[in-house]
Amino acid sequence: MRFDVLTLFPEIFDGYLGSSVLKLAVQRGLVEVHRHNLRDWAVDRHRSVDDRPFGGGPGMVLRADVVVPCVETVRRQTGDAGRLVLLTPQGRRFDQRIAEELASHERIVLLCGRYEGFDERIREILEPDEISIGDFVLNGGETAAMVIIDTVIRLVPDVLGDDQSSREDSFSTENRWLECAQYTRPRTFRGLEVPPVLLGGNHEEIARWRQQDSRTRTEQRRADLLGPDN
Ligand code: 6GU
Repeated sequence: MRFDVLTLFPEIFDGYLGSSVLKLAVQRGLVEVHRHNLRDWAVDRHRSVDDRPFGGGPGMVLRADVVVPCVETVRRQTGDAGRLVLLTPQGRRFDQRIAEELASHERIVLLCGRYEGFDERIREILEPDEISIGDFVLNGGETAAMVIIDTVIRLVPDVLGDDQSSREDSFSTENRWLECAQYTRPRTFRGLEVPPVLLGGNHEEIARWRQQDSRTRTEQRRADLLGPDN
């Protein structure tokens, strides 16, 4: 699976690209992440990528004559133009179902904005899939792009080891419950004990306890995840 990230700040991704799961997935050839600096598509001698809004007001607006040619050129670099995602608080709200949908694509092009927004003609011409990661405002789409990449690569076959399949992650179509409580050594810490059932070795009983714990936690923390029939 290939991601192309279009941004004014490609260096923001350095740390994330070099870390754990993603780094390994790239090394193993399962995932590619290509970064493109929007500034390389600037058309004037000042290399400007944004300008003041017509009609006045605060902030700066990303220029269509910079962003549109950049997106078009990048999409034509391979035979698959890919799914174009524009990161904006105005988009549909990202969740595990949307991650599953994105994971079905071989290529995803992520367009990150900064400043106050995008010239509206960028939307009109490119008709991107607009995605938000929640009802709050970030300084730019870069951290949202990392959230999306991080969520989607878990769903790419072989990226996780077999012992940590994402198929039954919470929020997935196969599991609407939160994960149960987990414990590891030591068996006693500051007077707190591990539930005895987990130490007893009865796998059926352990499975029952975990299912019950998942259900109770979900009811207490996220009753909205359980339909009215639960
Ligand atoms: Cl995708 N971008 C920005 N700038 N703010 C956001 C967001 C995206 N999602 C939530 N807030």
